[in-house]
Amino acid sequence: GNEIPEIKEYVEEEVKSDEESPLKGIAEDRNVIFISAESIQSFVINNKVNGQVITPFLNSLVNDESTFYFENFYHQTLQGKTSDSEFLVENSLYPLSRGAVFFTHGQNEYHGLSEMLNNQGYFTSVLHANNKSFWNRDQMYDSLEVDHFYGEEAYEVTEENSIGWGLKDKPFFEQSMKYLQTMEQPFYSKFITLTNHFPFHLDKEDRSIEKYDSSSNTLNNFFPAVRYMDEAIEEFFGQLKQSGLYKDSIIVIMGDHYGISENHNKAMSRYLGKDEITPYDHVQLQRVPMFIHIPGYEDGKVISEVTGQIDVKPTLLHLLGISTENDIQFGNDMFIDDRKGYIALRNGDFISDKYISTGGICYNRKTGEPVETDEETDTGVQDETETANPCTPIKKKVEKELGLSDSIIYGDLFRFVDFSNSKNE
Ligand code: GP9
Ligand code: MN
Repeated sequence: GNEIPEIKEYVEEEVKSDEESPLKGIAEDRNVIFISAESIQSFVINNKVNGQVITPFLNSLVNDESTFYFENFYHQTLQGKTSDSEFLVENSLYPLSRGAVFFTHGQNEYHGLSEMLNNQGYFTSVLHANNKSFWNRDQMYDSLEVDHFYGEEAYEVTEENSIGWGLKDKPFFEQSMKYLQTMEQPFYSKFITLTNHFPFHLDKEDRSIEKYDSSSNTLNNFFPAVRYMDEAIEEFFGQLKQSGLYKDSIIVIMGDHYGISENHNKAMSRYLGKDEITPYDHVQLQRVPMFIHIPGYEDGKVISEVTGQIDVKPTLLHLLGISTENDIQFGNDMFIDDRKGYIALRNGDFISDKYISTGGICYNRKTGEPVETDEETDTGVQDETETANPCTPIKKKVEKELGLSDSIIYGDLFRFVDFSNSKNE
């Protein structure tokens, strides 16, 4: 546990800010309905395929006065896919560079969102119509102090209402309503969708838009499957309104990770009308949609700042009026200006306001052009070339930060931290 002081100091100096969220407490005592939207990427938002709008409902939310939409929000997952995104959201720690932390460190001590909300009197649950041992969720949710997991056995799954991985999203939300309506409030409920999962199979009657026509069946199938999820979420909003839960809740919709891998770059470049998908483009394709919808609030807008899944925990806690003063986290509130200034991807790439670093090359974030690093005009003074590359200082922080997060997990270091003297606990 002797690394804890160093980690705390780093987090205080390099990550956290004294700036208070302008929205602090705006959703105090409200329910949190968190939708983890499977495999959706930001490029489908406000976009078309075959001349047809892909996500009409989500597009309407982008412009909704009660919604904040984060258009430069990145997933930060690796091999643990959905479970990595859950890990990031719950803990504001990074998942691991190999394997799934849900499996490898499912029995660690954590101080996650569920636990913190529990301490505030929230009932916390996850709803997901899949086997509870997939991604070791049953064990990890115990460690995260999730009160209840409504898994596959909580749903009526038949041949008619399922496809691919299991229960379709529309009956999933519909069947979930009885649980939500009888739940003790306030609650934090995470819904994990399933239909828009690779290979994106869909029954014909569920297909409202045509498939794309390219060399990649995966990409072709993706669009109608995304539309199905868009419709499922729209129906869910309707059910929430009907039940009366809507106005007492905030609704978060977040993409968990990419759906279209780089194996489909050729088809993707055709769809996007580009000659090729460059390493820069590849990083930009790691953006996933992030919506925070606050019924009754009227000042929502599109936020262009660079943000990511690591930021979700402090952002949500502050909206609910809960202090993170004593927490150890690597993300920032997405509503403040004084943030650390970059989003680290798990492979060491990063996105800052000005730059995107990938594969050791520093790109201008706005233009996508590699940044000149003045190597030929090197004065010969040691470190001069190094400092001429504007990505280098950020890269160092990224490496430091990923390493510290790893050491928390590998050493199970939260066993040695007393979080209990926080103001709210
Ligand atoms: C499985 C679902 C999908 O329960 O969360 O997992 P993924 O393959 O996307 O990580
Ligand atoms: Mn997933």
